[in-house]
Amino acid sequence: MQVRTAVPRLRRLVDALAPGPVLILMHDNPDPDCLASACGLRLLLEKCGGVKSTIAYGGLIGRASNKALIRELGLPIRHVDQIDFAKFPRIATVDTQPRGGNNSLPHDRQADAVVDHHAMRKATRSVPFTDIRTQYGATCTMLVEYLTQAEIEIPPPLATLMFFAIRTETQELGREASKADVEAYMELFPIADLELISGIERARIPLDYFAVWHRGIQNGKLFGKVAVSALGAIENPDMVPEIADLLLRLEDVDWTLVCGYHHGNVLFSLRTNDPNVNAGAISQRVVGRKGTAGGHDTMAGGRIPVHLPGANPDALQEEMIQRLLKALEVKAIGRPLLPDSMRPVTHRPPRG
Ligand SMILES: [Mn+2]
Repeated sequence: MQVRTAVPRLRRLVDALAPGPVLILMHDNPDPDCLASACGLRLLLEKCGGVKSTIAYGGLIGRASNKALIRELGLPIRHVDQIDFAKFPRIATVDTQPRGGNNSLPHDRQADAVVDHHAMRKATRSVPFTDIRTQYGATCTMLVEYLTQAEIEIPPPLATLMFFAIRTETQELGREASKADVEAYMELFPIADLELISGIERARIPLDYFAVWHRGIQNGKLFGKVAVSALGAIENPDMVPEIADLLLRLEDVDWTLVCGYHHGNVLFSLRTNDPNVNAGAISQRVVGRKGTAGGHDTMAGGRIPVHLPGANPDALQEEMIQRLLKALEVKAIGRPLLPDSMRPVTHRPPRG
């Protein structure tokens, strides 16, 4: 396959995946960074090597804004349930890595290429092509660079998606954004449809969102500067990071851990404002040997499967919280997030 590029790394990437067809596998419950990276890689492969690819995800897409993004931009993504992996001789993972616990790569398959900004995992070392840049705020920034280096014009819908991805992943460049993320953001800015983004950011949300927000606050506890909340069973796994981000905005809080269970896993998200501690490393201690976890300096997450013998999801949520407090050496006694004086007055049933 003739690859139309003079950039060595790009040529190696396309060579690792040609002639295709390629399955571009995102993580389970994909976020905008993952979606944008996958769509960027798809265009890159098509334009550079004429390689056809299909984008797939596991889990579900829960956030109202992500659903709106996929609908408005008509993103060509498919669920792994509809994918016959045998039809794809090559697999690339973006924003996730083999055996990372957060994707649906079959156990008997290995990836041929990994493009990611999370720390390299052991299983990734045997992947023929890897491009892992942990200093980048968004994986999508790497794809913007590839496309620019290959002199491929980024069409407005993809630019809009990529712009939104860098924006949300780095919280408008305020969280773990590198110089490269800023440059990619600036490059996309004039091409992106800002009006569409504004509409997506303010997408209408279903009532059950409010119910889970409510539960997250009601169940919240404070241990000094650490806020935790166990959501219990949830239908929408994206609520876990959502509530973790929400609680981190509370005054005087430096760490948040939010957990909940969904489809056989207890999931958690960890967030911090503390620049001196690595949330990714702490997240490993939250799951211990029972599950998988990983992340960046200020944000991380993971899961523990509940089908292990004797596993109880409520107990696992509590265990995660206790492990976090131990890892952070927190001695404070827990108290409800909302003091009694702030709790809504509940209706008392009539006596007798
Ligand atoms: Mn990412």
